[in-house]
Amino acid sequence: MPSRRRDRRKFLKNTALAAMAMSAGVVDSAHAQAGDSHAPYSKERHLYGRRSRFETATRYIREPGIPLPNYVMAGLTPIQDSIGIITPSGLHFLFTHGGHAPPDIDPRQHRLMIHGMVERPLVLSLDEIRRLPSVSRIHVLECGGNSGPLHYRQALRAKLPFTIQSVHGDVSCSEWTGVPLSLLLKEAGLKKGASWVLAEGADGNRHTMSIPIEKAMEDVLIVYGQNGEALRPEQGYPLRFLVPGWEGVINVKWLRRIKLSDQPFMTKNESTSYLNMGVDGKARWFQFEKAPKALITFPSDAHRLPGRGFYQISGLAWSGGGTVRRVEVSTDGGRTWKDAQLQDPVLRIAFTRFTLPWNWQGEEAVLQARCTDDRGIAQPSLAQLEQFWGVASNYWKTGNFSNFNAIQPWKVNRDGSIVNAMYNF
Ligand SMILES: Nc1nc2c(c(=O)[nH]1)N[C@H]1C(S)=C(S)[C@@H](COP(=O)(O)O)O[C@H]1N2
Ligand SMILES: [Mo]
Repeated sequence: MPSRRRDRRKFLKNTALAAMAMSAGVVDSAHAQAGDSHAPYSKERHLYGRRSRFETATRYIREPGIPLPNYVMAGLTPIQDSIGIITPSGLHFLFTHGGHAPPDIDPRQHRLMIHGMVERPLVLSLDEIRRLPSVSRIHVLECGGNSGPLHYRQALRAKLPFTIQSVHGDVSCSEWTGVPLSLLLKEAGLKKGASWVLAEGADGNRHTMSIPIEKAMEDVLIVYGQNGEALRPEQGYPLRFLVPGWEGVINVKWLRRIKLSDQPFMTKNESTSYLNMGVDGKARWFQFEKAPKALITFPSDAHRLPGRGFYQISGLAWSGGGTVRRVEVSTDGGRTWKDAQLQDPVLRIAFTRFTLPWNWQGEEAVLQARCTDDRGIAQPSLAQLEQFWGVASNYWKTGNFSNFNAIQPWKVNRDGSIVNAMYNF
């Protein structure tokens, strides 16, 4: 036997990979039996590609009324099945106030108006916007409510299990293409004192939000492209506001109007919701930025470990204010931590994939990850978060909370099943 092959045999025998190689043979023959290669040729089928029929990951749609009020349309990303850092457009989470389907907008009829405290008000067509110098950026988008205790309570109330997807699925990452808002504002000419920007959507709910001019001039995009094609209707076709690293609600979809002012507009979504209460009972308005977060996506409560041996712990980390610098992983409930490996590319305000090899010997284990960004801001434990906000530990059973980023523990049981160990609800 050639020595190379002998070496390979030895390697396979000595590792858990031997078991995987054997099951790969089983899969090969299953493919042959499925006989797909004999399926009749169909041109239509290939005009716009579909994934393999063996792939089944879908969004989790929150049924109207349960567990969210029926004025919200919500679909959550199957983050437990994520691969790499890009969310396929068809699996991007969606969150729409008003509960309506995406408006059916003809891009030839659509206009973007820029007015208020500007020298030259503008009304632009899609064609005019597409003619301008464009940029493409990979950015994460996360709802303010993602991972928060409200998600747990809603699931409990509806007697639904809380899962990684229903608790943490309000986050996705895409390549977005469009024009910098700063370019349009320079074109319109800011009047002295213009310090706030209002963005308005064309949906029935007329979603409106305001942001300070500094952010608008820094990195906000007017987006028409997502992952190499036009925005999906759920994501705001034909035009949306993309405010990198700031909570989802500000990223106005179906964008039709931008107005400049010398003060915030105090719209419904920025004055009556998406706020946090401190222990003093006062509401915190305008908390824009998403804090650093790391989430182990495999293994998590959607999975079951089939047996002892080698596993690659894998997850996603991001920060709304910068680049992920470090992710640490603990497999013993936080007693010891190891640095995870960060996979390239590591981009600003984008999903960053991290991995750590792990040998599971069948013991009970608690897996968790924590993220530190390039400003040195680290993800807190639940106890640290409580201390920061001055709330008692039973606060989460009733309180509302935006931009929740406490470390998420997954408990691995001896039988390989995994449960969410965040709270003792
Ligand atoms: N026009 C409009 N824009 C909107 C919303 C909306 O209801 N209408 N929902 C906001 C909220 S709460 C979130 S979290 C993000 C979600 O973006 P997505 O649906 O593309 O994931 O869109 C924001 N932009
Ligand atoms: Mo949101």
